[in-house]
Amino acid sequence: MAKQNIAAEIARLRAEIARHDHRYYVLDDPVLSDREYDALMRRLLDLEAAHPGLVTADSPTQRVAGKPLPGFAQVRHAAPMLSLDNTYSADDLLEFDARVRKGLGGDGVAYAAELKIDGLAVALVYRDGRLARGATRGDGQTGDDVTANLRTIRSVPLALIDPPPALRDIEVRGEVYLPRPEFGRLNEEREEQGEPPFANPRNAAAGSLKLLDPAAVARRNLALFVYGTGEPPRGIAGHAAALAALRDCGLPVNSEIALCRSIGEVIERCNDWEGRRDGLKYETDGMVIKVDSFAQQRRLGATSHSPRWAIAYKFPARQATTVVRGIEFGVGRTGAVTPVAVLDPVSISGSTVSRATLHNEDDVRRKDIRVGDTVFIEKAGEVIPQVVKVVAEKRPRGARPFAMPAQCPSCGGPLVREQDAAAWRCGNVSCPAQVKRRIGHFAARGAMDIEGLGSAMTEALVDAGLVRDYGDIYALRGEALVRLERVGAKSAQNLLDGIERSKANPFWRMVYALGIRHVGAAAARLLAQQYPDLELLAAARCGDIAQIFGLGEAVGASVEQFFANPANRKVIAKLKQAGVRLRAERAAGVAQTFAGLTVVLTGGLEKYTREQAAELVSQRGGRVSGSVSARTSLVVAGADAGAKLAKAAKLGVRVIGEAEFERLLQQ
Ligand code: 3BA
Repeated sequence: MAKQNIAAEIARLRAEIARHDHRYYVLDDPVLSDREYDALMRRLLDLEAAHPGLVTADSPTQRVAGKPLPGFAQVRHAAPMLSLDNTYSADDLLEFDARVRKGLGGDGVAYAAELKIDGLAVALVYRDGRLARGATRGDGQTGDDVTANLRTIRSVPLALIDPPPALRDIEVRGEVYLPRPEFGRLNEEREEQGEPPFANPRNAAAGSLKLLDPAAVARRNLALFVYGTGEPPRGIAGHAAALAALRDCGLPVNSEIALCRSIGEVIERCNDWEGRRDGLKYETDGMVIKVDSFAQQRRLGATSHSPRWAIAYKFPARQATTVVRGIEFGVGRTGAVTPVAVLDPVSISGSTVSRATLHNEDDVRRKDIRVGDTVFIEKAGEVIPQVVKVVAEKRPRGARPFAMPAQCPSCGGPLVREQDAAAWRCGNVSCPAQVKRRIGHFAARGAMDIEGLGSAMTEALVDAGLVRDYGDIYALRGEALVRLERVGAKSAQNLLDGIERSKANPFWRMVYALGIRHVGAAAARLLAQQYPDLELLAAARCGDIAQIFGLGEAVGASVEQFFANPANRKVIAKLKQAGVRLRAERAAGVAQTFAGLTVVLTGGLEKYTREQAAELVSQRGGRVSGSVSARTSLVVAGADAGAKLAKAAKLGVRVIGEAEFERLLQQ
């Protein structure tokens, strides 16, 4: 292909991928299958790898391009980001309306009423239609430069779609948030690993956006809603029209905005949403009411800390007080034993709460929660209710301090607390509670997705002794199933069909389903990419895994430990025996030039970044490692290669330069 044609093809692919990202992440209305999308991305990655001079920052391949940062630079906002005054009642809203109308000398006023997203405020600067910089609100005057992190958010357009001249150079402001399902997943993972869960989606969003490694941020699946601009855009009269124009440029603007002709309409809408907010995919903590007209906004102005033309109406907190009747202990998939408070049932925003997670021993001690205590509990969205604090005045006399049990509540085995970990664990791999959780994880959606194997079925199978590990699932036969009291012929067949179908699942899902500690779905994908066969993964050393971009020591150690365990190897042998897919499908069309080779990249390459070169090697079946050892097959040495080159020479490992590397890639 001629150079010009390649540039045109690259531009076409980028526009098409951006269009699909927009449909998927902004409009929530995808038109391509994942596979078709991946094919576009692959083609673009290949072209860019072969023509690195054509890589630009707004390419969709460059969302996660940065290296971990030592810290964030400070950014001064062009116009300060003010705060919002809070109100809590219809009366407060009526007072706000009276102030506004007085300020406007009796002119009519229309209000825009929108949801208040519970996240972290940010400002994004677009220059000539391209994302140039992004920062957190900080103290309103200066914030952290989190550009690299914001770029990983897939609903953030790297380039605006056909912006009119007035919107080409613009600062937009909005809220970065964690969608509810992502929040739930993140906290589950944290609990499983004995880390303190985030108390609410806001903290989770803030904690995620302030991670220093963009690759880690990308895995959090943050999202953005835009709700305004730094300055009113030229030629647009009001807030609602401005948001509509921003939406037309591909920016993610929440669609639940209403233009209200009176404060009565505003109040009605606030009441309406208060009862409906639980159905949203994101957490809201209220509504924001804004005078729509920019001219009127200007006339009203601002105090030193907040505009007079806007106000937040806060929904009542989803809190209640109740009494702790007992403390029970749940056993997780990895044996972590978690205290759970059993509560006098109370109603919080329409649902009855009778249990609350207590996270771990340290947390219970810090809050000093005891049986008999009256406690504040809080429920944030789909999240398991939590105990916020104890009402000290109401503690009954003789209430005893909390203590962890010495034995596993399920199997009676001893509990141990590892150094530096908050969780106590039951070390018995056959502990029935653990087995049930592991089977639950194995069969869950996102993992092996076995239809018919829900919690009731799992319970029945484990209790009957038919399933002791997930290898046993594949040995289940119809006759044994129908003999179970709790299982009918139809659900037995449904289960067997589901089990059969699961054998052909993509390899990475299998890796995820194994339930290796610290290996979530994202890590499983990375592992499957580098080790496209379970045999290879089982032979991998901690140090090699830790070198994979996006993984680390914790993952490496736990993978090595998992496969070193003979019990796990036995289970895997059962899976193999049953014909479960234990290796990846090859990417079509790319020669597997590096199949079975462990490649180390060192020094600067002219045509590729380190990440691009690594991607090309792994597409071709190779494994990329960060350090030279006796197991290294090949070292690719670019300019200024140093210590690794010397080590390779010492160990007699083959070393090639960029030209030879290029030749291998073309094969
Ligand atoms: N609208 C938060 N501030 C908001 C521009 C004003 C404003 C918010 C808002 C001040 C939301 C304070 C921090 C800030 C941009 C200052 C919203 C939301 N409008 N819809 C009126 O959904 N959380 N927050 N952000 N400037």
